[in-house]
Amino acid sequence: MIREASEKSGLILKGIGGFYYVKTADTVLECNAKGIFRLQGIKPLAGDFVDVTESGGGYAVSRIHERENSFKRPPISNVDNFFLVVSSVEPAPNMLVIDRMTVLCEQRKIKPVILLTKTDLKKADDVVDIYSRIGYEVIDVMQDEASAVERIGEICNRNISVFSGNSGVGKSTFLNKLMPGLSLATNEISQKLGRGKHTTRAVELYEFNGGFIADTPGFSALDFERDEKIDKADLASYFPEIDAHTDGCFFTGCSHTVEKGCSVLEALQEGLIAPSRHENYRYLYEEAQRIERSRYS
Ligand SMILES: Nc1nc2c(ncn2[C@@H]2O[C@H](COP(=O)(O)OP(=O)(O)OP(=O)(O)O)[C@@H](O)[C@H]2O)c(=O)[nH]1
Ligand SMILES: [Mg+2]
Ligand SMILES: [Zn+2]
Repeated sequence: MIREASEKSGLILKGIGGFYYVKTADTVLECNAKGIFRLQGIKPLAGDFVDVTESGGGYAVSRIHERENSFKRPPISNVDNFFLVVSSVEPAPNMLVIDRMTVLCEQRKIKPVILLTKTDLKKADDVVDIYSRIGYEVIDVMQDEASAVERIGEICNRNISVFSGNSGVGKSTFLNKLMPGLSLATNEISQKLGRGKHTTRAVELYEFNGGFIADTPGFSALDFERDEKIDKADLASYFPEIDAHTDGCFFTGCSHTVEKGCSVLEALQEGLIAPSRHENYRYLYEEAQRIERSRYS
C-alpha cells in the first residue's frame, strides 16, 4: 500500500553504502540513518516509509513507520506483490528455490505471481502446470508480451511490487520492457558458469502505474542459508495444496512426510499433489527440524 508522503516523510527507494534515497512529496533526499538504528540492530530497507530530519547539514532517516512485512532476501519491506521470475533455461528452473520463495511469500500472506521468461528458447510446461494448479498466477512473458505488460500493470496499480529470482533469469530485461526509458543494466549469462553475473547490485524501487516496482539483485541457489525462520508446524499451511488435504490425517501433529493414515500422502499417491512440491515440502520440513534441534541443543 502506498502511504502519502509529506515534505519530511516518504519512501526509501534504495539503500546503498549507508545512504538511503527517500522519495518525499516533492523530491528525493539522500539521507544517513540515525545512530539509534544501528544500536537497535535495525537496518532501514527499500520499501520502508520513514520520517526524515535535518542533521549535520544533511538529512537523516529518524523513524521507520511500522512495516507491513519485510523480506531478508531480497531486502525489502511493505511488499504488496511478489513476482517470482523464473526462466525456462539459463538458468533452468530450480523447483526448490521456487518453493522456498513461495513459502516465504505465504508466510507473509502474499500470493506470489510467477513470471516465466525465456520461453522463446525453451518451453516450461511443468512450471506452468505445477504452479497454476495450486492457484498461483503464472504469466509467460514471452507468449504474448503486450498482454503480459497489461496484466502486470493491473497488478501493480498503486502499490509496491518486487521482481525477485535467480541471477540471469531476466528481471531487469523485463522491467526495461515494462518501463521503456528505464535502461537498467542487463547482462549475458556467463558461458563458463552457466548462470547470471549478478548484474543488478542493489534493490531499487521505480515509479510505475501510481506505485513502485523493485528490481533486485539475483540470488543463486547456493545463497540460501538459514536466514529465514520457518516453524515446521506451520510449513504445511504455506503449501496451499498440502494445507487443503490435512484434515483427514489420522495423527494430530502429522508431519505429512511418512505417517500411516496421512491424507496428504494419499493425495500425493492420487496425483493431486505434484511430486516435486511434496518433495520440497519434505526437504524444508527436515531442514526446519534440523534448525530447531540445533537451536535447542
Ligand atoms: N531469449 C531470451 N533472453 C532473455 C529473456 N529475458 C532475459 N534474457 C537475457 O538473459 C540475460 C540476463 O538478463 P538480466 O535481465 O540481466 O537478468 P537479471 O535477472 O536482471 O539478472 P541479475 O541482475 O544478475 O539478477 C540477458 O542477456 C538477457 O538478454 C527472454 O525472455 N528471452
Ligand atoms: Mg538485473
Ligand atoms: Zn498427514
